[in-house]
Amino acid sequence: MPTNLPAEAQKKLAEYQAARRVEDKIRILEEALSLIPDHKGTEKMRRHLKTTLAKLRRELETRRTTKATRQDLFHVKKEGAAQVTLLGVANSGKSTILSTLTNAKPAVEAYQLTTVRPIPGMMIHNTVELQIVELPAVLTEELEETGFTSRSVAVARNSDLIAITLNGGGDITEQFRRIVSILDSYGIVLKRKRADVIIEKKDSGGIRLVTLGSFQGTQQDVKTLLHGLGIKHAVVKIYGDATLDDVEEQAIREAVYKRSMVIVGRADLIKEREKAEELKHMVSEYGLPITPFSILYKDRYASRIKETMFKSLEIIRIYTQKDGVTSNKPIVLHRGATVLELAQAIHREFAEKLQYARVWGKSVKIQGQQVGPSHVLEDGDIVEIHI
Ligand SMILES: Nc1nc2c(ncn2[C@@H]2O[C@H](COP(=O)(O)OP(=O)(O)OP(=O)(O)O)[C@@H](O)[C@H]2O)c(=O)[nH]1
Ligand SMILES: [Mg+2]
Repeated sequence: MPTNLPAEAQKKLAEYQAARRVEDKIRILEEALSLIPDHKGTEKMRRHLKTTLAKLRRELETRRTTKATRQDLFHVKKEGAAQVTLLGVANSGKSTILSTLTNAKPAVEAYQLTTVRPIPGMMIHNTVELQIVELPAVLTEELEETGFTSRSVAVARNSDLIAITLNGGGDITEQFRRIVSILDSYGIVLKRKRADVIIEKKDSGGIRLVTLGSFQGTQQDVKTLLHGLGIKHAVVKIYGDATLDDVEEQAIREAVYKRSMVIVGRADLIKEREKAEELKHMVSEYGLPITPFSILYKDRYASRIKETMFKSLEIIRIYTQKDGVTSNKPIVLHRGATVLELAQAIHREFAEKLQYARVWGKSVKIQGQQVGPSHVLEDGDIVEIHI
């Protein structure tokens, strides 16, 4: 159950919601924490507040140490159908992997923190262009956060897939634990959730609830909870079987789910087989795929990594057909996309005039079948749109 907080603490949290400057947010959160009694019922709340506090402190620190010009170096323009970020431990072979997968030629050195700004490269797989970006390490070989951590995580947060890269020459299970916890502290969740809560804060209109699933609480419960946290106006969308606790968590830390996978770089250096098994088990608890990489068998591993990236991104390729001629360059969409979304991807006007489509491929029983705008397409389908 959500926490019953003392009135002063509730007041502080309301103040926090209204605060704009990071310095103010930190001060108010520290005050709020000191006002919340430490017991079982407040444990979850205190933990969330502490995580948020840690994140704010780091944000402040990076801002102080980073000049605006250096910040700009971290901006990477997205190219291709999707962007994948290599985020990981120093000296884990990220640059070596990047140069194996793409046309990029990053510096590879035996010392750590060679890469000091994001390096993009283009990879082509199944005729689809994917952008791979190596990020400066978020963890040193000694498992300390680096001066790049918050900026690298910010780029990863904005990417379509995070490839967590571990160093086979070190303690791989501990590296994984640390990276998951760093991402968590920045509000990035790797486990696909059974339920989802989205809170869109507004300027007026009170608290409105939209439920798509089996939410157990009432509008009043949500209202009371959010008012207690200082949120007066918001549209709250609840998908799946979310609980009031999930709403509370989302209201406090605004977490996002990110697709991710794990690469064990320098896999030839792994000494203990049991360690690798333990990591596999840990990673499977998150439902994530894991692939090794070693320069010794780089081509074999590279094709496995490409395949895994492609699968994890859940993208499909659709070939359009006009006057009996099929295009050889696919249109890339996400899994579950419909004929209407395909038309929208081609041209807005096209979507407005769309009447029906003929489809050849896995999504239809009869080849050349006529389907409507809401028909769900599959990878490799050939589609002829009729307007
Ligand atoms: N044994 C082994 N060494 C490798 C492998 N891949 C890279 N290395 C070596 O590991 C060191 C680091 O490789 P990089 O590719 O620069 O690693 P990185 O993760 O980009 O390193 P930073 O940018 O410094 O964080 C270099 O000395 C490489 O030669 C591998 O598969 N096996
Ligand atoms: Mg590097």
